[in-house]
Amino acid sequence: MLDLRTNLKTLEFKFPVFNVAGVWSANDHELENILMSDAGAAVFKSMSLEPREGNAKNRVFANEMLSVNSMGLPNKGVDYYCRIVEDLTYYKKPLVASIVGFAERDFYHLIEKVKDKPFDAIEVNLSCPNVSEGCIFAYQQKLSFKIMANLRKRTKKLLGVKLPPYNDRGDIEKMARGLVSAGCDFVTLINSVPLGCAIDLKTESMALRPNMGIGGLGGAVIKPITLSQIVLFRHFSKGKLKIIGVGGIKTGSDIYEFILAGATAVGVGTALWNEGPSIFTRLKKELKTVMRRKKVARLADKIGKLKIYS
Ligand code: RRO
Repeated sequence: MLDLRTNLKTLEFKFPVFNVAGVWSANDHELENILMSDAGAAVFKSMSLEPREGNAKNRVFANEMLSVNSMGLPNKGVDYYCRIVEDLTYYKKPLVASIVGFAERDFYHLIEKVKDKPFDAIEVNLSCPNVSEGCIFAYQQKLSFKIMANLRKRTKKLLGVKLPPYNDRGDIEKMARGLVSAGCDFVTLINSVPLGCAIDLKTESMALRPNMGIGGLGGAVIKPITLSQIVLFRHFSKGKLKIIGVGGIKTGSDIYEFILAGATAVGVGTALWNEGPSIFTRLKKELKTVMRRKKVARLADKIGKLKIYS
């Protein structure tokens, strides 16, 4: 019997593979579809204080290799998600809130709304690439530490932060240390890579309409970036930050690689967009095949066991 369980501190995932915030997570119907599937948890769409329509369509483009999105944070507002979360506990799977603000104070209002609701963890989105009024807070390190430390004071729930990719090891070192000091439990690595685009050759136009067609890049093409961020965050936080790996998962072997690199759990975005929630059944089967081939009985034993030559 293969054991797929992993633990994010006090939270156990029976199968540590689920959706990313923003994909199949905008309303109760989508979240129920995730929870009824083989996914091990559900992550809600990033919720803002007020509901938002988001950007004009076409705002997402996806294929086997990549996705580009400029959704612009369409969501039903924090009060809606706080209402529906009660019913979703029925599925007895971990429920993760994702909160997003446009100014520092928004995060403090949001945490007051979600902290006593039955979310098992709170992911703070400091890395949305597509909103003109809000920058990527996580590129302002001191402000990010201040926000996370202040949120930490307001809740005992598992608290983490979703980060963008960094181009510099020094930035990752500072970020990892600062987030440990701020009391973060986990980091979700990585949000879509800012400033991607795709061209539709037939019409000779940008695939997306908003923001000059430029948005966040995801999918298989970003997997090598995600993996390096996981390895470096694990290294610089000395394993103190648990990691949810997001960006480029398409197969069971990808999941196994993310676990080796140091992820405790993984999120699926672009491939879920392409395939729908039945993807989790395929991924579970493929992951089990990899484990059998490698004679690994417990997935948790392989977290961070990647051989790295210095
Ligand atoms: O809604 C979006 O445009 C969006 C968000 Br909030 C995010 O965090 N990441 C992304 O790729 N798109």
